[in-house]
Amino acid sequence: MDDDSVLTTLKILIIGESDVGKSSLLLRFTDDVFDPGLAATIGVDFKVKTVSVDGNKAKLAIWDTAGSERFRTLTPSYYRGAQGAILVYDVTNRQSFMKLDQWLYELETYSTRTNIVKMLVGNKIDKENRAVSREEGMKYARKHSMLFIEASAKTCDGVQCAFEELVEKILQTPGLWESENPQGFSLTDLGNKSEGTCTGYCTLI
Ligand SMILES: Nc1nc2c(ncn2[C@@H]2O[C@H](COP(=O)(O)OP(=O)(O)OP(=O)(O)O)[C@@H](O)[C@H]2O)c(=O)[nH]1
Ligand SMILES: [Mg+2]
Repeated sequence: MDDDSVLTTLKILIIGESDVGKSSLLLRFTDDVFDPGLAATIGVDFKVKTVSVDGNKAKLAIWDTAGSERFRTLTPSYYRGAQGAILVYDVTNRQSFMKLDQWLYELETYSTRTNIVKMLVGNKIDKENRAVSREEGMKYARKHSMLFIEASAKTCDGVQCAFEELVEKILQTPGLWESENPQGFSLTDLGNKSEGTCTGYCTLI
């Protein structure tokens, strides 16, 4: 994709407990691949992808961190300057849902922007042993002013939508991002839409 036409570069974080599927969601989004034997992340991983949302191109720098305490390093720099955060839990693992409070607390502690946009993702909906209902997830997201979607990195369900809705909301938030090309840019159709591109699935709050 032509770099000149990119409106802005956004820093997006993925956080949540170990094994919920953070790296799998990222791999599905950037490479359209699922690896059932993916190893736990050590420290921080990083991927870049350019997306087009409402005709506007944004370059995403996506930071994926280890959920496991013993592999976590450099926490403050991980959060610094991020415009968006994806909080992930596993719908078949209630404990991963209960721990969301702690992840939100960490996000609030280290985030350098007060209006950071948050997307809650309930992952692994392809599995049968569900332990957290869609309603519970939605209620939690609403309580904490987050976008919400259920997804599966395995089947691809909801993955694209999770990232695109987040980017759309960031671009709609004044002062959260800056244009890389202030003379030449135009916002296509932003602000005219009341609903996301994935209407009926993502919940815009
Ligand atoms: N069935 C199913 N399995 C998944 C899904 N997403 C991830 N997994 C599996 O769950 C395990 C953990 O996935 P990871 O993506 O490594 O989890 P993580 O959150 O990055 O874990 P840490 O790096 O330790 O924080 C792997 O075996 C994945 O293959 C999904 O949507 N469905
Ligand atoms: Mg990982």
